[in-house]
Amino acid sequence: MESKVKINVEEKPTCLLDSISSPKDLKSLSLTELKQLAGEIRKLIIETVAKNGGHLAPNLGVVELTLAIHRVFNSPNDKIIWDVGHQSYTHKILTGRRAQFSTLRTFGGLSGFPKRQESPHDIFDTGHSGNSISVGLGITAAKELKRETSKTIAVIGDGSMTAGQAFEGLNQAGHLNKDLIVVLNDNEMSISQNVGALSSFLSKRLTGKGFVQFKREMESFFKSIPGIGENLIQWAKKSEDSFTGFFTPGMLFAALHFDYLGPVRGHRLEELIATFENIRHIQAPVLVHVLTTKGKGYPPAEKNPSYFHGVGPFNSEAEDPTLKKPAEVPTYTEVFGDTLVALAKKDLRVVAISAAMPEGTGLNCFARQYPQRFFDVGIAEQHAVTFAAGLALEGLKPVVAIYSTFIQRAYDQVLQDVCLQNVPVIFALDRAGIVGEDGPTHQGLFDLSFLRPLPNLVIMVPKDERELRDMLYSALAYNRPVAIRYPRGAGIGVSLKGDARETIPLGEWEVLKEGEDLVVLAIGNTVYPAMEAAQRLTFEGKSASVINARFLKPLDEKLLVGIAGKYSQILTVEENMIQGGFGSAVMEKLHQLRCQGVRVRSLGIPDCFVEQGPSEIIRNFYGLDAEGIFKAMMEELHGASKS
Ligand SMILES: Cc1ncc(C[n+]2csc(CCOP(=O)(O)OP(=O)(O)O)c2C)c(N)n1
Repeated sequence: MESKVKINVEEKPTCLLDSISSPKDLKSLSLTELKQLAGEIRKLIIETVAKNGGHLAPNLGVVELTLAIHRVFNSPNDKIIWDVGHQSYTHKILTGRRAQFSTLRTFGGLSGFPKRQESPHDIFDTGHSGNSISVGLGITAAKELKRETSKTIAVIGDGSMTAGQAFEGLNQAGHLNKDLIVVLNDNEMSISQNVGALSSFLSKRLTGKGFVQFKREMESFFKSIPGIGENLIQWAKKSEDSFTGFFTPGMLFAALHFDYLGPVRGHRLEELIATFENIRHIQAPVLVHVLTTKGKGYPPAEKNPSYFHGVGPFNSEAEDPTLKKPAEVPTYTEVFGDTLVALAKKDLRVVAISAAMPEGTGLNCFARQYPQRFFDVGIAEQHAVTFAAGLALEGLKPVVAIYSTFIQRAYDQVLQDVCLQNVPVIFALDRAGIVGEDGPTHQGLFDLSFLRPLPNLVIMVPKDERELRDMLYSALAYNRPVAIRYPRGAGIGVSLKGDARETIPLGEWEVLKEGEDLVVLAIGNTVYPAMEAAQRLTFEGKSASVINARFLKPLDEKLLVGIAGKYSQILTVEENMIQGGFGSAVMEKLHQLRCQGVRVRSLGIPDCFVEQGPSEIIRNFYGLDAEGIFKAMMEELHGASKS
């Protein structure tokens, strides 16, 4: 009996992951064990994302790469920066967060992106593409000044490498000749197929038929030389890396003063580990080009990496997990896409621009129907905006569809290249407001505040999907810079039958309900909850007016003056920061118009970053749902609170 127990104790646990609590635990594992670990990690990621939603395909593609990096380098002393950060799940699992992994992306749970608050292994809170090289270089330069010698590794995808900032970082790193390792994770995909000249350049050498053919011909030629043929083949194989590297990506990165290594097969642990062991002592800029497969190890994701780039919960056992019942209510994104196709049919000047997100912004249908009038510029929001300005200068009607959070990248271009020129570019800002599980890097909560001061710009916010459609039609007619911001997810479910309204009078708000005791000025997706709250107020024997303030700019001055004359209390509601947003605009205008004796309370997001979680929970937390608005109304009417 006793000896049996001993044998069991000495046996390796079947679940290796149970024995990993920090990257140090990887150091003693054999190659076979590391491979087993890769399998266990994949299983855990698939199970968790199927339950919670998340970035499945990018994470499955970097399991071996992450294991190899953690095996060779010493995090957190060596700093690993994950560009975008949507591929950091294996890193999280290996750095002591395996037990919390089931809480991924939930309210109060683990973030789906690196988060400095979560772990010393998370060096930077990433979420927007293309900044990993810049921050890595900053860290390296600082370490040098402090006479510290640890390594810095920036891991960046080929999609994110299309961001201009990535090249700004490479350019300076090469110039400074700093000790920085850039790992280019090349899966030939952005969210969709990667685009642009750089992408074809990177992939040309790997898939180029000409090169493969050339290699075959050389091999048979060498073989035909008696005596020395085999030796020549061995020599040629050894020099293959430098030979191919010279002709393609190596040449590009060498010009930027980087040592180029690769391509390395990104699912071969032995190859990855050997490469990192070889370069860890080089004290100069090095770029390691790693080839991976997005979605690796889960066939539906390998087959459809775009769909599984970022997904909601799904049935991982289903034969085709992408098959879903069509939703009853279309999303704002779909309504935008369909409307633009209809507009493009009527008006040949309409062109559409996406910054690497044709699916996410609903432009894929437009791209299919009007391929000549559709431009995917890559992850290059700044370029997208100025490119649109150029198109507009020549009389076209460009519509730039970008998520609210990503237009932040192009603020100067919106200001300088569109508003100052006063050219008719339309910005369709999707995912504005609270976005949910992706958290603070993705919330679209700043746009109203940062767009509002820009001269010449019209800013519209629809209360529902039908109004979004009307606004797009109107925007074309206004013939000037226009931004329309709308939320993530399904519309309200209003009827889309009948023709679109061709022009909403510029700056005209809509009175939805008349009441006596106070007035609610609501904008965008807070309008319906405000109506619901006003309805509840009637049961308390009070009544409120509700205004759909569909224009942030210009404001409806006439209506506002009338309101200020009639009511002593105004409640403004918006899914945006309170600072500089819609409520601020109302207060400034009232002050400017010298409307005295009216108290304004603004509901919105206070001075903080909004964490991840289901949107309804977050709305409730910040008092932006019907319940919160009702509560604020009651407080105002009873004089309980002012802000
Ligand atoms: C500035 C910015 N624009 C757009 C996005 C949306 N986005 C997230 S991941 C991604 C594609 C990234 O491709 P790549 O870097 O190759 O990583 P992969 O998912 O292929 O591993 C895009 C466009 C973003 N995160 N940041």
